[in-house]
Amino acid sequence: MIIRHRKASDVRSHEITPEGVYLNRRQFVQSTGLIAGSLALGDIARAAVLPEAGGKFGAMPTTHSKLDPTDTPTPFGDIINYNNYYEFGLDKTDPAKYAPAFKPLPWTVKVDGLCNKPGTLDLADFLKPHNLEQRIYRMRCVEGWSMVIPWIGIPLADIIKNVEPQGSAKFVRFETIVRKEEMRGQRSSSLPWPYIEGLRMDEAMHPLTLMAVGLYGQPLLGQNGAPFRLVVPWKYGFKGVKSIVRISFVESQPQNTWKVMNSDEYGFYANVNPKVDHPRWSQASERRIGELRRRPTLMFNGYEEEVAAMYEGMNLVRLY
Ligand SMILES: Nc1nc2c(c(=O)[nH]1)N[C@H]1C(S)=C(S)[C@@H](COP(=O)(O)O)O[C@H]1N2
Ligand SMILES: [Mo]
Repeated sequence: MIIRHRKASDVRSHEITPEGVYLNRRQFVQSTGLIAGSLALGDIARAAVLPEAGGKFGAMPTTHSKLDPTDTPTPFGDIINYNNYYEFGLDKTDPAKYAPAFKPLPWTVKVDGLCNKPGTLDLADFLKPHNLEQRIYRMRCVEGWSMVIPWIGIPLADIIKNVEPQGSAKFVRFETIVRKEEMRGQRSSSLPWPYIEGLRMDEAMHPLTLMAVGLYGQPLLGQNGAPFRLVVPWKYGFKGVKSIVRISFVESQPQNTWKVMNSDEYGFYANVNPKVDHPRWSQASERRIGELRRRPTLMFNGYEEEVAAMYEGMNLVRLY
């Protein structure tokens, strides 16, 4: 069993990035058991340049919505024009302005570390319509704003199971691409590049955890993390690392970027928690983009029933 529940006292602060042993791509694709489907990468590439949402992925099941009647999906225009993505600049409007310079395709993801079947994942090979689901999730940024986003993606657990993590793999580490020519924000040292995030293995395997490739029926635009990004709806937005090129199974808690930058303000867990304030502001309420009123923030962003058991016995004030 690969899911281990760690006590808070077990969590170490340094990081080990083990060396990977790479199989060739064909072996990896076979090992994942994914079969050829009809959605060619060309379709994704074509859809990606369309300016409007248009259902380009075709029909697919919608699962795990768990929304309240007031959780109306945030307008597409807001989702693609109000972003945090420091690779393209610090302002919320910078990603929409500068991400068009980023050409995500073709795209491969290195999967390495403590697993039996490491390899290189080619998005063109594993993005098949029959794998994809729509998940309409509430998303909460640590800064106090929120959105409701109809993501398209596949559960991270599906990818993880296929590469057979070893018992010693306690965390999953995610790494963003570094491409200074196309990501102008990386020419400044606003953050140490690449952007790094991590999840504990049970969080990574949780059925709510999604690897997103699209939203509102169309492929992700650059500003939302094209072509492959993490979505963890019960955590603050900064856990949702964009444009991922490497997924590693590691023994120790990864040094995630915002915690490295300022560990007094940003932790590893980053679970949405209205009772634990950010040192500089309250987290008790939020403003949904497109609304004027503030609404109360929900424990675990409203996903408490599904995820609270993973944190039983943990001090959520200390492990923020
Ligand atoms: N690589 C990378 N991923 C990132 C960020 C970033 O600066 N770089 N910002 C994070 C933050 S703070 C938030 S709130 C979400 C925003 O995702 P969205 O713009 O798709 O809504 O992306 C997260 N992922
Ligand atoms: Mo954020």
